[in-house]
Amino acid sequence: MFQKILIANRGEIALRVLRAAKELGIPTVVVHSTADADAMHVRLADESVCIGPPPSRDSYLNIHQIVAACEITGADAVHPGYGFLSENAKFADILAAHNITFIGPTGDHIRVMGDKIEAKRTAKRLGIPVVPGSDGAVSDEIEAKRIAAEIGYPVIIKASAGGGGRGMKVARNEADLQMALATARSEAGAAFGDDAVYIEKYLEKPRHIEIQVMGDGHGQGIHLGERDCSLQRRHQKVWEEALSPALNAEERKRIGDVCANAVAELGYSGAGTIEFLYEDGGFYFIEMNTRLQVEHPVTEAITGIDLVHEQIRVASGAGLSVTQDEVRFDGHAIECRINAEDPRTFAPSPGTISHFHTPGGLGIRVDSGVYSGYRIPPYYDSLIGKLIVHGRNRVECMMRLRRALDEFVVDGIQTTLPLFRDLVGNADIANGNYDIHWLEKYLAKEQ
Ligand code: MV4
Repeated sequence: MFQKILIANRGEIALRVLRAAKELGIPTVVVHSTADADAMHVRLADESVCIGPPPSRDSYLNIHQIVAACEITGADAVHPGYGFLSENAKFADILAAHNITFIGPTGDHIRVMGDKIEAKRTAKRLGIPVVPGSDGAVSDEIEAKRIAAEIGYPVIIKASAGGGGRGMKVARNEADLQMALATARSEAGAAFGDDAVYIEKYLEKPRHIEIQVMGDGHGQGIHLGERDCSLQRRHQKVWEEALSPALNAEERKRIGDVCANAVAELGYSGAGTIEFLYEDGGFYFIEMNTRLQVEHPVTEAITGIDLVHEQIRVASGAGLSVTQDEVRFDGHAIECRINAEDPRTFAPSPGTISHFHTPGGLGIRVDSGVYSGYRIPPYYDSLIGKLIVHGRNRVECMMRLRRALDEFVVDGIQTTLPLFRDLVGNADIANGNYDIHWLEKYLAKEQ
């Protein structure tokens, strides 16, 4: 097992990883910027190292400072959390070259999945169903028109270096295609320094359903069911739940087994998420995330498996603690992302939290790094906590969620809590009747 784990992150995820390391009896060191000197992760860690000024690029993204912090403190493993350097293949390679374990997949696995064309080609080879479209990059308009005519309009042009909704253009007919292709290509070149684009059939009303997977790096792979993350605004997830209200047990097993087998065949190591669009009973691969995700607690709630324990075990060579047969799905879980934002405009609302009171009771989990009197720095993303609620079924989970939202107090700043109090009383949400466009339409009506 590791001597000491360095946590290269901040906020609630730094605490989440700290807790797992403590349970495993592994000393921790955190790095932080000058803006985070009084953050909870710094207080709770065994050691801390200030690695730079507030801007992320000078601190949480500064690879040399983080490697130096490992050498100064004797950390032999790094957990990257999510965001920041968690999907940076070069970081994983540099750590490996310094004999420090990156708690995550290999640099090569990160690289393959970071290139969306390569990711889709790999998914297809592994038997994962993909969206009909070009077999790789499209070179010119003639080729784009030929493929669009084959798969039928509408189509979507995506940047190979994009992902998470960046660099996409929809074309509803051949007249649109020329402009969509040119715009997507030039935006991709400017934003990512790579103008490779590909084309897909545009799905009109899908759900976003993702499968949680874990691999041991030696040919064992398991899946831990799905999360439904269809409720998003501007490609930011707002509400996630497991299991999906849209799937039955047979569909779950079928897509889950495909994903587990793919991870095994890849020799993938650690936690990953295989993202799909789901429409009319069909699954269509879009991307794979090679990190722990913000919404991992809903999977932990329904499986009882600590995903960070598993990540640390696998990275240390101890393998997974569970086999697929031992994974059971128990009840239902919902996560609400509490952001320091105006609940209508979603404008960031940094400032001092005058009073912070979290709900409790059976089935309630709050992951947060903030406290009464904490000043939220303006430099980082606005997630200040997550409310995760578990019940024996979706109805019980929703009852508990409504009650927990009533108890939650965050004074001094604006948060997204009022939005969740509205959503929990909405009939479509109560019925699980929503797709990826539902929330944006709801918010447009509310204004
Ligand atoms: C799509 C799509 C429809 N058809 N691909 C957006 C994020 C990126 N990961 C993929 N995205 C989409 N890809 C095809 N072929 C619609 C979206 C999309 C979306 C997907 C998931 C969650 C929210 C979304 C909001 C708008 C568009």
